[in-house]
Amino acid sequence: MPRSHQQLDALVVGAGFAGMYMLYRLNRLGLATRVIEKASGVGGTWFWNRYPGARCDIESMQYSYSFSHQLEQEWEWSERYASQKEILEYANHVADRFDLRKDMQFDTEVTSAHYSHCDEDRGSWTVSMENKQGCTSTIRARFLVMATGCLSAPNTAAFSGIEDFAGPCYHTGSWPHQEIDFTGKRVAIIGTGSSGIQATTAIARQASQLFVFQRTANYIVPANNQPFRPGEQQQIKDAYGDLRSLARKARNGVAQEIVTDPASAFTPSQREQRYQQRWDDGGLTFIGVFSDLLLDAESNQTAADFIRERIHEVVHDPETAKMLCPDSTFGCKRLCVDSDYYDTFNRDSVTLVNIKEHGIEKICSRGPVVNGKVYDVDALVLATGFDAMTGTLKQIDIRGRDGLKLVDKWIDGPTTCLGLMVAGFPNLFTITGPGSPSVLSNMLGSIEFHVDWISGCIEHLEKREANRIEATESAESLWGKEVERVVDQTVYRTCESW
Ligand code: NA7
Repeated sequence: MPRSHQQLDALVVGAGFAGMYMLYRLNRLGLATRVIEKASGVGGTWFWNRYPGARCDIESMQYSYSFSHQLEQEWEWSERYASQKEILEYANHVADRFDLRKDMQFDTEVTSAHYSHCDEDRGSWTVSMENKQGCTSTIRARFLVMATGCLSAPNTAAFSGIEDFAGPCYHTGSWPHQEIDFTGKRVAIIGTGSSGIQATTAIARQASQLFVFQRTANYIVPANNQPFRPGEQQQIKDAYGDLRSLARKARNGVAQEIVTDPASAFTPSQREQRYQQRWDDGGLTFIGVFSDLLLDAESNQTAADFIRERIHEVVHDPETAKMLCPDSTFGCKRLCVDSDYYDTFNRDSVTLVNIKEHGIEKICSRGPVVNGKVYDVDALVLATGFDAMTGTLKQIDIRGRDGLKLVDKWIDGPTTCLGLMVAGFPNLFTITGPGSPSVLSNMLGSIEFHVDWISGCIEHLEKREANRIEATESAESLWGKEVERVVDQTVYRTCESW
């Protein structure tokens, strides 16, 4: 196949929310930019995660861009928490509204990105890609921005014998585009993270029998999802600026009252009342009810106990309730949010299978095997999550200065400057990369913050006719207060010195 070569100012990998906003900003700087996307459309994680029940666990009014006042005023969300379908519609609306598609290339997978420099100051990235038809091409760009997402490489967990399974097998993170009807089917679902709990609730409404294989019980708080009441959304929009600035001040980027009192400042009944109030309100703000839930073991225990009591209240079978009760530190793993998950286990057709001790022994033609017992099913759903944070980046052959491979640099784990840049990889940026708050925060807010910083940085370089920027090794080990200094000075100062 013929190879074509193009020279651009910037190349962005990924057309999810990060890639779209990055393109918007680089276009405004007047840079020749192209976005390369493996999927056939925009949306990133929301393009792929089409499993039944898929829904965002951040409220729709906050899981949305804030960079355009017109956009946030004109778009209408239908529910407090948006479904996958609605979020994908929003992503498509943004792509059309800001005329982004003209600079996007779909159905194309980036396979490698190699940095080279012709002299000390001038360097560029040579990015190779392959489209669906197997045609390869190469683009050269001064700046390379990886907007590849944090949860984009599905973890298909190498279950032995899975290829022998007689029925269909689906992964929540790469779900087919057509609707899968589980009516009257016996289904096994493995995994009880955010995807697993949402899929469980939805599939249980159809399946004749559902086995849920749980290795670790999670803390799950109710979403209290509901359609917006007439006028409610407009009221939020009228004070959108206040909501956004409150969100930016919160640790997880979700607007909430910032509580400064520890749990110990309240009597047990006052604590109970406060927990109950946030539980009834629904959503991730439950974790911010007291200032010290993530700092003090005793306080943490009070939150864990509250949730365990709610589980025992809802789930009729005491054994199942016990299995659903997490024994880990509350909030240590990302809190899950859903509607009716615990109640789902009151259905006669739903069985929780504890695999903490024995794991999944293998998958045979009939279904999963645990401790010698075969669970006969017609379909298998893997809700086993992702090769998170580094998975997608490591799948691409990325080589920096002097041929340094990213996989070698990260052999003992990823090191970055604030999740934005990597020493040894000049002019390469990662949006919400490893080491940044990313999925522990409201992703849309974190994306906007990183994109604004990257475009500001590139603009700064352009103004000074500087060609190269690179994080220093020491910038990779900064923490706390140093972070602010690095953002404000070090990296910029570094580029000024070129
Ligand atoms: P998660 O949260 O990583 O959940 C994956 C689940 O799959 C979790 O329950 C895992 O159990 C389970 N898992 C993974 N591998 C295995 C094997 N080999 N055997 C049994 N069980 C396994 O991914 P999600 O897709 O649910 O959610 C991703 C993000 O989406 C989430 O963080 C939010 O940001 C939204 P484990 O807990 O490891 O014992």
